[in-house]
Amino acid sequence: MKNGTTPGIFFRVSIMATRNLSDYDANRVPSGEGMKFGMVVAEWNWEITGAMAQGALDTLIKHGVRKEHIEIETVPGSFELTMGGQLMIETGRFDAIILIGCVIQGETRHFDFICQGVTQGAVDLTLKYNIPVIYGVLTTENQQQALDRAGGKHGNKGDEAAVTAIKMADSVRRLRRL
Ligand code: DLZ
Repeated sequence: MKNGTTPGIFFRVSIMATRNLSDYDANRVPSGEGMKFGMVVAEWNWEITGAMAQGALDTLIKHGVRKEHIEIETVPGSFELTMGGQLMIETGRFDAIILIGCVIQGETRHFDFICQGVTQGAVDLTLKYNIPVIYGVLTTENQQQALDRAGGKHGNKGDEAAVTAIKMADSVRRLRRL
């Protein structure tokens, strides 16, 4: 059986759904060799999103994805991630799309509307096009919480988004072969 003792697709996919995914077991991540990924990164809160994007990039490469198989586009803010993702999907070049953004709560309800828009947008895209759209969007109360999750004490959610992207791309490939 592929991947040692794990008995099947559904069990294998559920393995990672635990706590802080930055502590993942690298040996359980499928090889990313031959896979192609698109990444859309919001410029808003760049200190955070840039660090997450770098983490995602490094993690994809660490797991065998070739640098030339990763394309990165930036958009102004998280609200635009859906549109960026859609344009990338429509090229037909990718196994999965990673959206990277960071929305920090302010004094108005803007936060809620942006979070709602990008979250529903990601769901809509993934179901409309049947391609994994990975939600690497932080939604925090303040900047420190975001920094903690962009290479700080809670890991880097960009790394986790990359691992999720590889796992989902692998699942899609295997399920389509069944
Ligand atoms: C306007 C805005 C605000 C207030 N806050 C954020 C944020 O915390 N994170 C983020 O990614 N984008 C923010 N934006 C910009 C919106 O995402 C969007 O770019 C604008 O509303 C224009 O559509």
